[in-house]
Amino acid sequence: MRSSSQSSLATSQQLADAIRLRIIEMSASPAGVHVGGSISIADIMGVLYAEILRNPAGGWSDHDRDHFILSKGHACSALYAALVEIGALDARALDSYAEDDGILAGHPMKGISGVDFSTGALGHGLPIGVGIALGGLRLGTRRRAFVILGDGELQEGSNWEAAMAAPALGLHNLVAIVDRNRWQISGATEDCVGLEPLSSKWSSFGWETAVIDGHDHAQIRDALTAPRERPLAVVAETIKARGVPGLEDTKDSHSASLDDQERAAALRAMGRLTS
Ligand SMILES: Cc1ncc(C[n+]2csc(CCOP(=O)(O)OP(=O)(O)O)c2C)c(N)n1
Repeated sequence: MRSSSQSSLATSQQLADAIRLRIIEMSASPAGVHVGGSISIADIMGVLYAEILRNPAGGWSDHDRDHFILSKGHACSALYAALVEIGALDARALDSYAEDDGILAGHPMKGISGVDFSTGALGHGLPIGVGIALGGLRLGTRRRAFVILGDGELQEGSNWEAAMAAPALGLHNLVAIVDRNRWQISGATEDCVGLEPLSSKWSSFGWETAVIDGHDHAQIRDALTAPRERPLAVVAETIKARGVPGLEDTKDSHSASLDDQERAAALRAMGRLTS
């Protein structure tokens, strides 16, 4: 399936809808797409890229810009979609997603416009975010770092080293957003290694915290724009593969290749197909 042509978008809701559409289009790939965990962050990505991030694909010469790190790199279809929508990436690149001759791999690779660090090996995004935020403060810039983590990803111990370091280093310019969809690859997070009480874990490490509905744009916006003096951890309650028939809130949504009928059903459920 060819990807829709690039569009210029204004609101976070339009952007989130466009991201969802592109995720479903990309799921035609025989390599499969991490549909569930990409859809679960679509609204967060919509707000981030429409309203919050300053010059996110601005390269390294702009020291005052924001950096976004998709630590749960398997959800790269949501990132690629956002980068297309803001004009950082050519929409045609999506057509060869995960193919040998394409530029977009199944995880984000440094070198793609708007991707500052390669991710996919879980547990590295937050430590990188600490370094970026610390560098920003030491340079005396307005730089901020925003990191999206999976909840299952929090089982990686490196996250908790970073979580300890950030408040100690005074990183008020660092935001961790946990995609709390309650699933990981092997099952429900609470059946694997339970995370609760998750918000108080972060606050006990010295972070400011917010627990929000990760599909409610006003709540996402309010959490990300509230004045803060310490690093912020946002626990975003989300639904894996939200709105995708047969996959919503299931373990099987983790990675999928959707056939024509399944994609049509998903687009219909999203109101993007009427017949
Ligand atoms: C270090 C590392 N170990 C294992 C994996 C394989 N892996 C890919 S996705 C995933 C599950 C992650 O769960 P979660 O962070 O909750 O992601 P989500 O459910 O939101 O997609 C795992 C274990 C990996 N990418 N990196």
